[in-house]
Amino acid sequence: MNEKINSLQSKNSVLDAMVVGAGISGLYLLHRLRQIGFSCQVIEAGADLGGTWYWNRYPGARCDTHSLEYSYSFCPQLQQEWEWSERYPSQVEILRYLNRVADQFDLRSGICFNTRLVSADFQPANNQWHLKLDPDQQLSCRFLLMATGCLSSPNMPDIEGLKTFKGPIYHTARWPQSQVDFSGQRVGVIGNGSSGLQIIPELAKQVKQLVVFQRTAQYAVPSGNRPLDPQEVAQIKADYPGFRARNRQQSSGQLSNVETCQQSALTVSPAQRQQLYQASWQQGGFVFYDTFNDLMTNQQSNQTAAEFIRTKIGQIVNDPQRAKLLSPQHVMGCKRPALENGYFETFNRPNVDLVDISANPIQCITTSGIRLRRDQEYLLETIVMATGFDAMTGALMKIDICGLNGLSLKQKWSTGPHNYLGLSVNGFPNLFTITGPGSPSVLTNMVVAIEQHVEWISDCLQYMAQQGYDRIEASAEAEEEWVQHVNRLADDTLYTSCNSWYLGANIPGKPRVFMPLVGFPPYAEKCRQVVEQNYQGFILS
Ligand code: N01
Repeated sequence: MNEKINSLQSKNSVLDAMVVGAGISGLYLLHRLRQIGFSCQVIEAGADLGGTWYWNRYPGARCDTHSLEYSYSFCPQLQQEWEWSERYPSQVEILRYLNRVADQFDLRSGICFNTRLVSADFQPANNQWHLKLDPDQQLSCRFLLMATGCLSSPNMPDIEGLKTFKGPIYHTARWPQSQVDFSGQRVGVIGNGSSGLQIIPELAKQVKQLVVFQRTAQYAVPSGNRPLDPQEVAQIKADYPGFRARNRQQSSGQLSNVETCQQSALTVSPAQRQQLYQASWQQGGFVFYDTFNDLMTNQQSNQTAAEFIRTKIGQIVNDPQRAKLLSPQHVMGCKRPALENGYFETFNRPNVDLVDISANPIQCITTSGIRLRRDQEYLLETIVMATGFDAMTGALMKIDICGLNGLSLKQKWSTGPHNYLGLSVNGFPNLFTITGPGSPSVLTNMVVAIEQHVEWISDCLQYMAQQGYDRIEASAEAEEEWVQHVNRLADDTLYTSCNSWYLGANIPGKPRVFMPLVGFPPYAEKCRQVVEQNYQGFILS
């Protein structure tokens, strides 16, 4: 029995808002909703707060957005007082920061940990959501706010024999709370996306032998992580609001300190192009992927950047055959590109093997290792799955959410996510998704996207309270137009040209639809205009 929920429920027989998830979104929602006088409860499946940064605590876990940008902007005092130590914040530091935020705003008192939302049924008679939780409990709320995260539902591939393996199998997104000692072991890693790229160099330093099972080589550029320069920090803090405002003007909601390039890769001479790529490479970070303004829209331009990275890999990795295997061939950026800290160098170590499972796929996991289709077996003591997530919709689809006329969200989204602004779904009144599909979300600095959504939603709820409305829902027409708009923007890019989690292509059976929206500033402007025009595209009653 969850006493915290009970006491809240008895004080207010129906909660104004239930927030699902105590990550960056859920924490800020709780703070904002309390400010506007809403009774609000957060439930969180984990044993503590932090969302992504609670679960993904594998060695090397680090954000690839700059520290001074990957933080809340809503509290001037907080952003002045908090001191980040490095250019990119480690998981440990982000978690420390979120705990400080929770303490400063007394947020823990509003969170029930170890509690999951199992199902939510909308009751049109009283415009309430009826919720069933695990551990077993039922309650009602007026608004249901899904702060469940875009990359929170781990993808554990259904490999034959998974359960028979004698040693431990760890997923990067469900990493144990206590430190794992890998010393002296033979360890296998499956997957080399952003998580794999971070954990592989760290494991290589600890283990006796590391075997990396690679299906697709990955584009990555050096992160250029370093301790923050106090002068640089002071300069940003001297005009933090201006800095934040410039972030919000960037398509990706970040890197305002970098001048966005205004030219095509094809308008400069090959020598100039190399020079500019080299300068970005040396600077480190995502600026490389913005060296020219058409890398994600023109295949020929894209190829020039891809070739530059492949050449660098060839220069870093000593064994030419390995270098070739580590050199990606797909369109750069159609799978989310990564930053790396010594990833390619790791393959010069004598204790690291690289296995190409695109040529010879994994057949099964045995009691003592991984067997490939063409007969080879690798003996292992531990397996690490860095196999990613059922992105954007995975966490929502695990919950039985039932809207009007018995329609479930699973049915509604069976051919891909349909919603308006990535915020609201027709047929599901008083339900909001924070950084849902159809919003800039994962193509943006997540904190910028989260703050914009939380503020939009809380302003909307306040407006409804002031105007006496108790129900809001996206109209079917607005939703249809929005879905087309999201697709149109994606079709103008190279994002859809390979299999990626952006498209749901990493999950067997998932509809292939590009889920995030390209471009933060026009999106934020659209959300502002919707409000200005009395919540255009929404039905309020
Ligand atoms: O997951 P991924 P991730 N057999 O999906 C492979 C964010 N993030 O956790 O490409 C064999 O990118 C799969 O191979 P393939 C960031 O947005 C950020 O690494 O499908 N292999 C791929 O290599 C990121 O993009 C940070 O052929 C299998 C890997 O597993 C997102 O999270 C850090 C397989 C999965 O890569 C996801 O990153 C970490 C199978 N059955 C994450 N199934 C930072 O901020 C999958 N793979 C730095």
